[in-house]
Amino acid sequence: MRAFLSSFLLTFSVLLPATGNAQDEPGTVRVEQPWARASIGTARPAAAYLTVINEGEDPVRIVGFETPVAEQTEPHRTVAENGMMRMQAAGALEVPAGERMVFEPGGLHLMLMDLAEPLEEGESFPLSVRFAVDAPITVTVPILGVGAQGPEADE
Ligand SMILES: [Cu+2]
Repeated sequence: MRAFLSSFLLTFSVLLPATGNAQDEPGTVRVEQPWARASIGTARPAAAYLTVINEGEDPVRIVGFETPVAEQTEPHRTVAENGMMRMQAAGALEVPAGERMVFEPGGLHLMLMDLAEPLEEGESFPLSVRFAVDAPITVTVPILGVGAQGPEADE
């Protein structure tokens, strides 16, 4: 398992440009309030949440998410259909100029598939958001409790 994880870490570091993140162009795109829920082992996917803020004058398109703790990170949307809640792929994600996109329980969320190890409450992991034009942004995602509703609610 350890060798498994380190191969992910290696892949992950190669994906990040050496020059860092969007701090090179301050104030256009920001990623805030990342958090995740502790997972129940590794058999089921985990969920992570964050807010992408676009303070620029052009729309910002999100093209992907990556983290070394999961083989695949997929944006999903929770939708109500005939009174039943179900999830579907979120499709194209574009944050209009001056607006924010909030990932939160019951709505848009990130599904972390094929976890390399369980997400333990109190720990954290890196997650990168890739954009069509802007440089990727990597944030540290704190792992809250299994039933947490958000960073504030957990404190
Ligand atoms: Cu989902």
